[in-house]
Amino acid sequence: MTQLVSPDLIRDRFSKAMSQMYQQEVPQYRTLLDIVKEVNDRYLQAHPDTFADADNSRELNRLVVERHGAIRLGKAEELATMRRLFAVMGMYPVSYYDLSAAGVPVHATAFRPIDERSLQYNPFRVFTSLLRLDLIVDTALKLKVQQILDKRNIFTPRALELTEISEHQQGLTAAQAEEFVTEALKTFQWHSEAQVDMATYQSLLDQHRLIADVVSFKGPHINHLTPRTLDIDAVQKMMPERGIAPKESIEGPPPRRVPVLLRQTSFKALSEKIIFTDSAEGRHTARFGEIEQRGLALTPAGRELYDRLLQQPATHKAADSFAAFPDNEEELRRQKLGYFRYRLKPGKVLPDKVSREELQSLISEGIIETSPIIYEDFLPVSAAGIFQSNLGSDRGSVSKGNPNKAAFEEALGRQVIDEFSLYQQLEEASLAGIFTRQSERFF
Ligand code: OOG
Ligand code: NI
Repeated sequence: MTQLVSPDLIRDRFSKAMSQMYQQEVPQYRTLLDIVKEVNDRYLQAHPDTFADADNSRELNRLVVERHGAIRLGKAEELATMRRLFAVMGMYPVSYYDLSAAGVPVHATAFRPIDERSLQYNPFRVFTSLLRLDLIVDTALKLKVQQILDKRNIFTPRALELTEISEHQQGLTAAQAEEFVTEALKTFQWHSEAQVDMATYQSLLDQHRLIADVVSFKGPHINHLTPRTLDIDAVQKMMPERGIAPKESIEGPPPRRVPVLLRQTSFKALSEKIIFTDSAEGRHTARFGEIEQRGLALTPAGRELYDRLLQQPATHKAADSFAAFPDNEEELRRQKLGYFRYRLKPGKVLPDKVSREELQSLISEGIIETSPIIYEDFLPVSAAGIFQSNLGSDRGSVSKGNPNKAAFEEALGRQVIDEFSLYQQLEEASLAGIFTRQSERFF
């Protein structure tokens, strides 16, 4: 039998190789990594109990390796193949994001690991969007876009071969994995040679900047990589001091004692020289940097409250409108607004014959402790804000469109996984871990 390596290992290698590549291609990203490291170190010194003891070293490692990226695909076949490629690395499509309501003609999912150990090992995620041709109004241009994309092949033959091998073998050997990382990475590289002439680029740009970005190039260049910080306000403040211009405001909820969901900010995309097929030269802006702070994953009830507060008129200051959202862990947990992990406090044992009904008193007595389950996904409103701050919302006319999850899943070749069910499972597993051991002692 051939010895196969874990998909977690392949994902870890891949995300590190991607980060190396992006540091070389976009030097500001390297500066951003430095700032985030400094801020995180300082935060951990000031808050030494950020992570539970049992998990401390794994969580610290997770924080150092953690980042997400984003790509934009042009056609169904690319998305379906991308799904198979990510599966080799233990990444599965979670959630459906519709950005058409915000005037961005794409819908998306995020490929990411889904089980607890894999997330802890390396939670690398890729926000992957698919262009919606149905939202292009100009029929002549739509046809042209289709013709260009039909001819495009974004994967190397060897990456496809290795993906197939992995599917048949149910994994890759160490040597195959190494080759896979090199070959798969090529799809995410930047190409300064466009695959269209200047006039075509211009007509795509006039329709929507995003369409030009997706269609004009040989591949779906990674357009940002995002490290995770424990204090996004501090990073936002430091960016200008290090010569990076951040977008004006942080997306997501205002600063709170208990961070929830996701707060993000970015720096503006670079203007990069490109060469068209007719040898004309031009410039394209696509690649940027972003940071994020992650907090408590919300239940459907919590998310509903969050979305309602977010929609309040702009006359409200964000901090005021969020006053209605509890800002303490115990309150959030009791009101079932967020997901929590439960465990026995170190050194404690469950009293005899105790059941789950007594959870609350076990917590009050200090026998069981709780900690927030971290949100691993994205927010469509923030994503639209990030898209727009980098593409410019001034340009282009596409119709506003409705979500079309069915069409997305058809292109993907499977259904997306429901994010809430994943958090629910994590919470359940932590409870089962406490109370099953208990019942095993009796039966
Ligand atoms: C993706 C934007 C979404 C995020 O963090 O919300 C995203 C893109 O610009 O292609 O990465
Ligand atoms: Ni992002």
